[in-house]
Amino acid sequence: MTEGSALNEEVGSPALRELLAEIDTALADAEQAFGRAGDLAALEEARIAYLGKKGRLATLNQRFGQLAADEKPLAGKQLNARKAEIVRLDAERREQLERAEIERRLEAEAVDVTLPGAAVPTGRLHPIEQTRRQVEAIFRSMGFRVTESPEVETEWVNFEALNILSDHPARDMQDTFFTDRGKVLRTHTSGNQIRTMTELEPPLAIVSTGKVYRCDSDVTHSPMFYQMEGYLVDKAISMGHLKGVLESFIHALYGAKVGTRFRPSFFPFTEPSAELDMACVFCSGSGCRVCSQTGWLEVLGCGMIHPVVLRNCGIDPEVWSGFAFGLGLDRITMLKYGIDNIRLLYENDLRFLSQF
Ligand code: FA5
Repeated sequence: MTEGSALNEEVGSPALRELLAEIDTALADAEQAFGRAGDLAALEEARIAYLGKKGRLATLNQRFGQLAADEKPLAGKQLNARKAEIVRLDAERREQLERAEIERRLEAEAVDVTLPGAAVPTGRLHPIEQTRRQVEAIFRSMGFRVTESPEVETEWVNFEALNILSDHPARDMQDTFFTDRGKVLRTHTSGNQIRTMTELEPPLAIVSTGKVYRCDSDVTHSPMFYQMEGYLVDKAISMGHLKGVLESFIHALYGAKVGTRFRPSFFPFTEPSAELDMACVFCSGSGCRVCSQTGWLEVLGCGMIHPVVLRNCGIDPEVWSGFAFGLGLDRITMLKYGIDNIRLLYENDLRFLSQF
C-alpha cells in the first residue's frame, strides 16, 4: 500500500481499510466545508469541526485502538498527511477570505476626495475686538505704545486730575455710575493719561483701549462702550501734529478719500479742544436718523493737553506740551461696517456677528 491510495483492498485488516477510507473522506469533506465557508467566522467553525480537539480527525485518531499494532504506523502516517493537507486548505481559504474582506472594506470605506468638505464652524473675533486690534496696530506703526489702566477708577483720576472739578458742569455732561466705595466706573479712558504720565517721564506716545460706562442709551450710545485714549507729550508739540496724526489714522482706517472735519469743542482737560467728525456712511452726508440729519458722525474728541493736567502729573508745561484724543471704538466699528444701531454689537446674535 502507498500513502496516496488508502483504499487498497489488498492491504490490512477491514478495520484499517475502513479507517483509511474515512480519513480520505474527511479530507474531501473538509475541502468542501472550507469552500462553502463564506466568511472568516464560518471558516473558523469548519476548522474546529475538523481540526479541533473534539473534531473529526481527533475522533478518527481514537479509532487507532481497534488496529493491530503493525497497522498503527501506516494509519498514523496517513492521518498526519491528510491532517497537513486539511491545515493547508484552511490556511489557503483563510487568506482568500481575508483578502476579500479587505477589498470589501476598501470599497465600502472609500473616500471620494473630490466631494466638497463639511464646513467646520469656527469662532471669530467680535467686530469691536477686530477694530481695536486694527486701530492699535495703526498707532503702533506710528510709534505709540499701548498701556492699560483700571475700569473702576478713583474720582481723582477720572475727574479732578483731568481738571473736571466737583462743581464743574462737565460732571453733569457725563452721567456717571458710582460704586459704594467712592469710586466710579470710568466714564472715559482719559484717566489713563493721569496714571501713565505720573509714572513715566516725557517724551511719551501712548494709546490705551478699554471699556467705559455712562448712563446713556440710544441708537449710537450704549451704557457700556469702548474707547481708545491716545496722547503724545514732547517738546514743541502743536495742534498741527495732532491734526496730522489723526488724519493719517482716519485715512489708514477708511481710505484716503473719506471726508473729515475738525470742529471746535470743549473739554476741561484740553485747551484748545476739538471734535473730529466723519461724513455719515449711511446717507453720504445728506442727513438721516443715524447722524441726526447733520450728515456727520462724531468720531472722537481731542485737543492740546491742558497745562493744569500736565502739572497734576508732575510734568512742567513750560518745557513740555502734548496733544490727546479719545475715540469711540464702537463708533469706528459702526462706520467701518455700516452698522446703524449700536445695540447690535452687544446682543450676541450669531447671525449678526458671523458676518464679520
Ligand atoms: C470723551 O470721553 C473724552 N475723554 C475724549 C477726549 C480725550 C477728548 C482726550 C480730548 C482729549 P466724549 O464724551 O465726546 O469725549 O466721547 C468720545 C467718543 O466716545 C465720542 O466721540 C463717541 O465716539 C464715543 N461715545 C461717547 N459716548 C458714547 C456712548 N454712550 N456709546 C458709544 N460711544 C460713545
